[in-house]
Amino acid sequence: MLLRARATIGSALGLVLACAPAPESDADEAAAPVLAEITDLDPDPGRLRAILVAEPAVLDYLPAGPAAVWAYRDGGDPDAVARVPGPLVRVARGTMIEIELRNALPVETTIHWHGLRVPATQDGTPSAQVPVPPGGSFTYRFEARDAGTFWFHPHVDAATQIERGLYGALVVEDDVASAEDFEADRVFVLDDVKLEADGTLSSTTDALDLMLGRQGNVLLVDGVRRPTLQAGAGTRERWRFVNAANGRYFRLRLQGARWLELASDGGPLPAARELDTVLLVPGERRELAVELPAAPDTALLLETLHTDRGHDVPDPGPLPLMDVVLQDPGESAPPLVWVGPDIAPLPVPGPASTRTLVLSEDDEDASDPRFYIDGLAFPETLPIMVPAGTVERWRVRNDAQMDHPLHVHGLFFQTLDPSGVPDVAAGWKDTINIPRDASVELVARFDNIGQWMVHCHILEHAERGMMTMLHVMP
Ligand SMILES: [Cu+2]
Repeated sequence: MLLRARATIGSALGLVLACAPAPESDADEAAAPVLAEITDLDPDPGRLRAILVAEPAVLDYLPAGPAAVWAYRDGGDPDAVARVPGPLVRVARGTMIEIELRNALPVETTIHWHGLRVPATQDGTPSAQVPVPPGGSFTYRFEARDAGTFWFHPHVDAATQIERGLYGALVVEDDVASAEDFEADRVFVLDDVKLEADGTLSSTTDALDLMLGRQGNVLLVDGVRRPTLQAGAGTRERWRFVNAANGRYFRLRLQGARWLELASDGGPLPAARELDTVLLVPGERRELAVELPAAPDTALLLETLHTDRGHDVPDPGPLPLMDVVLQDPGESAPPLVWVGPDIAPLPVPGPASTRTLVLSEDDEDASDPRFYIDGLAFPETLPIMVPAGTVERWRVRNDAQMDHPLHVHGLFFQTLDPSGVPDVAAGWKDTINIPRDASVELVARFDNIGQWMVHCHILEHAERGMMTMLHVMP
């Protein structure tokens, strides 16, 4: 079985405790999986028709025993099994997508297409549709308007359903670079799961999980614990990262390699940017060019570093994510030429017409923390009403004692630098970290008519109040 982690059973395994770091002494030897692409049932190259079945499944995250998960299966392939992540949806820009969700779960569900500018009726939130009951189905139809790395997941009881394994990646290809520029183009969906020592998913949600967003004790790359990736020494690869965790912030590093950021949430950057580490908050995506050293028979380690996101979150680091073993030299690529789209800065309204959103929390009762937008918990929050076509400047102020990753549905925004100028070099965003005791300003054109959600992407926070509605009015 592809997802079976072939690990040496170490005595340290007995020490897997809730919220303790995973044992590191028994690194998996599992090869990094290649995500299977979903079966396209439409022969027309401009269209994709596919079936996603959401169903219970059994996966071996730990050698100690199997975990009962919920996962997506490619319903167009009779031989497919449900996997975490689900099948990869990969299309050219402009493709008309039609995906039928079949719900074989014991609970109702939906699919939200995170980051994609779909029609509001196709956004998969409770404001967009009646959730699909067990045994039911719903067909989503939308155009892949924007290039980028996106992902899909339920928007019903998301803290539970995503944690159990319901997520997958969706790539819309750009034409900034060509396939020849990269030895490989890989998608890495990052997650953490909270496992018991016997390998089962923990059924315990403690006060810490509610407060911080559930941080698992086992880190996963494409559903596998510490896989090994074989790559050509001296080659350049393209890596697309998605953070699908409920609450964990990943700060990625690959010492010994050179990293160039190519794209953010909303697609290609105007110019590639060299960086040492990449912060990926829940829901966020980044694409990198990875230039591997020309040193065959060496190994690099992809790791996540400590991130202080407040409240003394137990987030030790560095923690290993994936071993990268360099093989014989591959074809060394000429220097990357990356001329991305010109991103015009949006006109920035003056401070007087700035809309302020205030994030806050109430942790007086540690067993029942509440999270607010403008002092109210969803669904009591007041909807944000914006006439279609309007450009608004938002100041999102975080009065809480921890960072919150804010996600806005249905559009991309530009963040403003401290002088109030759009930071177009950072590209288009739909998910952004709002540091504690600080404000982040952004500007967006609200041209996608309908009812949308705005929420913290720490899923326990969204479910416990930090969510509101956005009405883009015709
Ligand atoms: Cu939050």
